[in-house]
Order: sequence, then structure tokens, then C-alpha cells
Amino acid sequence: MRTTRHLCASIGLAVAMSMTSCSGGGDGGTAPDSTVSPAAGPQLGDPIEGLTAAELASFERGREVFSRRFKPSEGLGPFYNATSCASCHSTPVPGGSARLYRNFYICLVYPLGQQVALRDLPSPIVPAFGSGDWGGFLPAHMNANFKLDGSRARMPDPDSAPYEVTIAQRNAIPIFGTGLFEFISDPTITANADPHDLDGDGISGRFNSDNGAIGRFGVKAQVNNIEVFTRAPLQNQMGITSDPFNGSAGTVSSSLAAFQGTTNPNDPTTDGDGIPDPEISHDDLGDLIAFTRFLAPPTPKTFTPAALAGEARFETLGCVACHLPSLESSRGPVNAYTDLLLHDMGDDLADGLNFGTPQWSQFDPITNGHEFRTQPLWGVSMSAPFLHDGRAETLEQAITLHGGEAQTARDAYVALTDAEKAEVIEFLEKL
Ligand code: HEC
Ligand code: HEC
Ligand SMILES: [Ca+2]
Ligand SMILES: [Ca+2]
Ligand SMILES: [Ca+2]
Repeated sequence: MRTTRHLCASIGLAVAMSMTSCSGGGDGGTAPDSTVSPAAGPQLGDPIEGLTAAELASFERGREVFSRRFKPSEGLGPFYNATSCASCHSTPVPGGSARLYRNFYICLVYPLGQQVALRDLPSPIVPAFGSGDWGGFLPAHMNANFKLDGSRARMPDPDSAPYEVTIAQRNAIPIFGTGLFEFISDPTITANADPHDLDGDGISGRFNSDNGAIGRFGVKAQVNNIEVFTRAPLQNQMGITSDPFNGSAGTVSSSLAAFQGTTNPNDPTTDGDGIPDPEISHDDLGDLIAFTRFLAPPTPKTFTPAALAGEARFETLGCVACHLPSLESSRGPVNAYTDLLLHDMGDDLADGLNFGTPQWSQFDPITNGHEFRTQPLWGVSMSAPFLHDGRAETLEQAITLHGGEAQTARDAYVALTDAEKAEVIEFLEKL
């Protein structure tokens, strides 16, 4: 059974050998032997095991690049939200998440299906700050276009703009272990998709695609590979231009056609700030990619009897329909509690934005405005606030705000006694 196998794989051989239920087929709720030792594995912020010496050295240098605060003289800007990756990914250590004050806005104009970014911005991410000298890159101040006012971003007013404007917030998510999603094959992801809910369990699950390749990264699974999700924040969050490192060779198992691609890994990014492009060297970019690619997942804590009971409830409540405990990868099981698929989360969580080309979206009405990638739950207790915009302060709130396809599981959770709910929370806190 998936949950049992995952538990043993993730808490290490020594522990696994002391737990008879690990040899196979357990029910996921077996109480642990009282001699179970503390969970073993990499410390938070360490790389995954099994790297070569060269990869390890690159990873260590990459951690420095990740925390480096770029200055305007080094290319920061002309537009930016933060001066380093670690500005938003630092709680509790570099690679982590951030509180609400680091939230940023995403803005698209026109209706779903025709959405485009504000004119003169490289992406839908609205930069909070801008400096004075853009060379030829000055935004045209027209209608719903991007504006700076006293170096602070001014977004179009959705009520008075001449066309539809959709604005949503994003709260930083942790990237511990995220790089392992590249080592999960396309068929492993697509095997769980059920876009028309043919098995009738109320849960669809669509894969997203990014320029024809299956998406894995971002809250809408809108990006295929770590190179893109390193170069894109460099440009969109920090205004740091880069040349492709591997380009299309960085793409993970391309397969499907896309119509609304968001990223092209083969294009150099450029800007007009007067600092020669690229603003990050090839070596530094490679090291930064090594850091994001090889950062290890959080090591689960030892499961208490209550956590084990919570794990069993997590399954009976139906949470596992989306939060799959484990996916196979070429580097072993990835125990992230996600299927890497999109799910309709209901009207209240919907952000009205479409990214990438989700499965079947070219035929059906576009549903991506209501959909999100199942957020991984490993290490989840360290990354408050929760949900894509950080609207939930506690794990309990995050669960009760689930809607749409998750409504049944959410209602089943709400119907539990306080003691039973506490078991589910304790389980989440051990991941
Ligand atoms: C202003 C805050 C901010 C900054 C700065 C920032 N990020 Fe992020 N990061 C986010 C948010 C928010 C998300 C989720 C965004 C989404 O998918 O819409 C994210 C997602 C990611 C992901 C995908 C994680 C996953 O689970 O799929 C990676 C990888 C990542 N960031 C790397 C970086 C790197 C590398 C840098 C520096 C070049 C960086 N980020 C800078 C806020 C930030
Ligand atoms: C239909 C699929 C689905 C089901 C079923 C589901 N979830 Fe989720 N879960 C998601 C998605 C998608 C998100 C991200 C939503 C967002 O960011 O707005 C999420 C987010 C979360 C988060 C917040 C994670 C974070 O870091 O922000 C927690 C905690 C969570 N789920 C727990 C549960 C529990 C417990 C259950 C069972 C009671 C459950 N989920 C059932 C899809 C699902
Ligand atoms: Ca720049
Ligand atoms: Ca289904
Ligand atoms: Ca420049």
C-alpha cells in the first residue's frame, strides 16, 4: 500500500527494518514499535543524496547565488519585486517560503482564453518596484497598461478598465525537493489524469502543459522544468536577464502540443536598463539551477501513534485522491503528497487566471481559472500561510477552505470530532 511503503522509504533503512509493517501490504495505520528512532535524512537546506562531487560543489555555490542581493549596478530591475531569490524563499532556511508581506500580484487582461499580460511587462507578474531609467523600455501609459507612480506599481482598476482585468495574489511556496519533480516521468503524471472524471469519483485531475511539455512546477503546474522556473523569476521578480543554460535541452520529456505557451527556454531575456545582458553569468546561472534542482525534500519527523491515525484518516477522508503520498521517479520515490495535476477548487479559491495549456482545454470551456496544482504537503507545517495567496493562516483553515472537487473530502474532515481532526493535523505536521 502506498502510504505504508512511503513511510518506510522516507524514514530510512534503520527505522524501516525495525517496523515489521514495512515489509509490505500494511494498512497504513499500524502503530509503530516504541523503539523507533528519530527520522534520519538530509537536514533542511541540504542537497539530495547521491550527487557527484562536481554537482555538490555547484549546489553549494548555487546557494550563495540564491541568497545574493543584486544591486541596480549588477542589473537589478528596471522592474522588480525583490533583490534575491531568498527574499521570498527563506523561511526557515534558503529554499523555504515567505510570509504575506512578500506576496505579489499577477495581472492579466481580456477574458479567460484570450488573456495576455499588461503591455510592456515581460510576464503576468506585476513588479512592485521600478527605477527611473529604462532606456527604450519605458511603459506606454495607456488604458489598462502597466504604470509606475513614484517608483511603485499601479495596477489597472478592474472596475474602470475598458476591458476585463483579472488580478490575483501569490504567496511564496517552498522549493525543498521540488527539483525531484523533473525526475518523475510524463507517463507517471498522466496516468493519474482523469479529465472527464470517467471513474465517477468526483475528482478530475488534468495535466498542464508548457510549450508542449508536461507541466510540473508552479501553483498551476504551468512550467515544465527547473531551468525555466529559475530564469523566469530572475527576470520577472528581480529584473535579472539571462541566456538559456541548456535551452530546449532543459525540457523534461516533451510530448504534447501547446497553444498558449508561457515560456520559451530558448530565448535569452533582455531589458533596457543599460546594464549589458545577460546580467547573470553562465556559471552563476548553472550553479543556481543546481541549487534549485538538488535541494532535498524535508525529512519527515517520527510518526507518533496520533500521526499514524491521522495518516489513516487522510486516506479514508479521500485526501489521497489528489495528495498522492508518493510518485515514482528515476531517483526513487518522491513522497510529496501531490499528483502534480490540476483540480477545480471551487468558486471561492478560483483566481480567474489561465496558465499553460491544460489537458482538453482546447476543446472544453477553459476551467483553469478554477484550477490549481495539488500543493505538495511534505514539510507543509513550515510554510504558513497556506494556499496560493496565503489566505489560510493555519492548516485547519487551509483544509476547510477546500472546495470544488475537494468539497466531499473537506466536508468529511469538518464532520470529524476535534480529537480526530487533531490527528490529521498532527500527521501533516510530521511530513
Ligand atoms: C517575490 C517573491 C519571489 C521571488 C523573489 C522568487 N520567488 Fe520563487 N516563487 C514565488 C511564488 C509566489 C511561487 C509560486 C508562483 C506560481 O506558481 O504562480 C514561486 C515558485 C517557485 C518555484 C516552483 C516551486 C514549485 O513547487 O513548483 C521555483 C523553482 C522557484 N520559485 C524558484 C525561484 C528562484 C530560483 C528565484 C530567484 C531567481 C525565485 N524563485 C524568486 C515567489 C518568489
Ligand atoms: C480535489 C483535490 C484535493 C483534495 C481531495 C484535497 N486537496 Fe488539499 N489541496 C489541493 C489543492 C489543489 C491545493 C492548493 C490550493 C491553493 O493553493 O489554493 C491544496 C492545498 C492543501 C493544503 C495547503 C498546502 C499549502 O502549502 O498551502 C493542505 C494543508 C491540504 N491541501 C490538505 C488536504 C487535506 C487534509 C485533504 C483531505 C481532507 C485535502 N487536502 C484534500 C487539492 C486537494
Ligand atoms: Ca536588469
Ligand atoms: Ca475521477
Ligand atoms: Ca540589462
